[in-house]
Amino acid sequence: MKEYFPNTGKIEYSGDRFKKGPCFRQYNAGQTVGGKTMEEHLKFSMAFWHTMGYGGSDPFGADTMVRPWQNGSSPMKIAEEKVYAAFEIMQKLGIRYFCFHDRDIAPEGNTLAETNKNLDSIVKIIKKMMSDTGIRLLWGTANLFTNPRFMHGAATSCNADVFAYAAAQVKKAMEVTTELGGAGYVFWGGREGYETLLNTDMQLELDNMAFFLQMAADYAKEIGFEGQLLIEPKPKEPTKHQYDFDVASALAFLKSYGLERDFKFNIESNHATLAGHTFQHDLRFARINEMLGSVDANQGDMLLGWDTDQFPTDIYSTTFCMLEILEMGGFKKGGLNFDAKVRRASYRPDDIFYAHIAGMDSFAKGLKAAWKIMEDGVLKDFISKKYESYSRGIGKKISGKETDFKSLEKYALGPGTIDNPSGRQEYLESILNEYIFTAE
Ligand code: XUL
Ligand code: CO
Repeated sequence: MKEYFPNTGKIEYSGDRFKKGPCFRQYNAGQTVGGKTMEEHLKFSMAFWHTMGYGGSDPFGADTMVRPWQNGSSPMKIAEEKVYAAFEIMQKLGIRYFCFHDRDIAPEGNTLAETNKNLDSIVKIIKKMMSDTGIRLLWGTANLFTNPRFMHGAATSCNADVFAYAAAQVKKAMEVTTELGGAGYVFWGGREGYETLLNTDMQLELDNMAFFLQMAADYAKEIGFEGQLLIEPKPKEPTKHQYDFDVASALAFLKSYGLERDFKFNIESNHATLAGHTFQHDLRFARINEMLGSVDANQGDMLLGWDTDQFPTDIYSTTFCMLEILEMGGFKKGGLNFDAKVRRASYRPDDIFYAHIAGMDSFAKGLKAAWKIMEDGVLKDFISKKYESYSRGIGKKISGKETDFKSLEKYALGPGTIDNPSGRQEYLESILNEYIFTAE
């Protein structure tokens, strides 16, 4: 088989932290952390759209990426070569999962039937590569945003023909995901939102989106899909206001339509920060509601207001993320999908490897720090002490819901004085630093 990256070998862990070139300095797949290997904890996944599809263009300039599969003789030939190159990348990095949109892996034809045929022939090749390598599908999804037909949205389009087309596309994408044994299926509301309420029937759009998701959940059962259905919130971009704004509002939407049992969340760091939250906030909100399914691992730029999809290198963020994952007992059907792209000027083929290494090392360090924090119970102990007033006296009555306004007023009017504990944020931040510095 043709080798697409002959100058890059298998990426190995190096005990030497200052070794130059492509190697892991923190991620040691087989090293155990709390009884599980790093590979089992982290479940890294490669995103087909960015790694195989991003050409480097931006609103001001053309593609920059040099990609060894781009000279194929036809769109289908290129699609085939992309699969082989993708599996080479994953094997060399030791990444065991991948994710794709239907249109990332095969080009559209002139009709939906032709498009489905293209998809089927590439899926066949992917299936063979999966069985040859043991690499698995983390999740599949449908691209309901690139083609101009989706200008008004897909499930929220004003045009019923587009709604029907989107349903047909998701039906097929779910079948393909099932055939490839996907652990999940993602719904990111690509253009499910609006630019202005002057031309928008919000009630109709939300009702239609809920019905669409209901049909998808029904169809998943019908075809025996055993994976997890996931909603991926994002507040803005491409539309000014996206309906699945953040975890809290998307959960409220699911609950008001009785859909919350069929879905969990795929939480993306850069989407959470665009919503004005920390990544940890959305992870926490999902976790405490038992809705945390999977993660799109990337990071944004705090100085920019759009989705920059950078590879995650912020160790604080990876540590907080892994704390939430560990607190929920690890991923069940989810993983860490690098929904991230190299910068436009990181255009050489080997930058793909450097970028993934940066992300994998950052999460490995975060995992090690998070495990130690959890094992030592430093945050947990502090927090339970901070709230200990609810374990005795009047607090116990409040947490047991055995009181009312009248009794609380009587208590407050009594002789006692209020003595608050300190939040000690700065102390905790310095402790956190030490865990990160020393995690091994
Ligand atoms: C877009 C985004 C998507 C989803 C899948 O911001 O994150 O790539 O992850 O459609
Ligand atoms: Co994403």
